[in-house]
Amino acid sequence: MFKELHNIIVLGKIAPASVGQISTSEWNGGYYPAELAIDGDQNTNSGTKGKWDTDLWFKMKFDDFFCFFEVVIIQTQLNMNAYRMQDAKVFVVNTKTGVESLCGVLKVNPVWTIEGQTYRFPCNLKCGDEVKVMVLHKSDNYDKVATIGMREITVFGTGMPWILDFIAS
Ligand SMILES: [Ca+2]
Repeated sequence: MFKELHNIIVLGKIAPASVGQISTSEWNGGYYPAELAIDGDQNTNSGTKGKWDTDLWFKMKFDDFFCFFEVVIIQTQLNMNAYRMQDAKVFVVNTKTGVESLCGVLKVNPVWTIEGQTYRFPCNLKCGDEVKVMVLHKSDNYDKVATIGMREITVFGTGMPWILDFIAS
């Protein structure tokens, strides 16, 4: 049932309440926490540790339910190491119901520029309170170890409250 109509309609870029990732790379003396993927700076990046045969994840958690129309990822690596994120999946998750909606799968574009490594995933107004990136590289199927490394991840959507109250109830 609809509870009540609020006055505020959110439309556009939606900031997460928090972000997290399975592990944090300390490669070469650096440190690459999840927050560096949402700091608005394309020159800083998050990074998980590289792993084979492991479901790697990066999550954005929101303080309410939103319906997302696009997730934009700028990948860290501007070289062949971009393939560490080959086949990464982007999901919108409803943590109350456990339903995960796939927005898309990252297929590496072999153009080693920021523009070339910018990936857009249409989420078709799938609704939830979490956006999750996952990648799994089985050692017999991939040349590069899996890592989730992002200069930025940005999500766009809407928080039309009458829809969201309905979904959350
Ligand atoms: Ca950044």
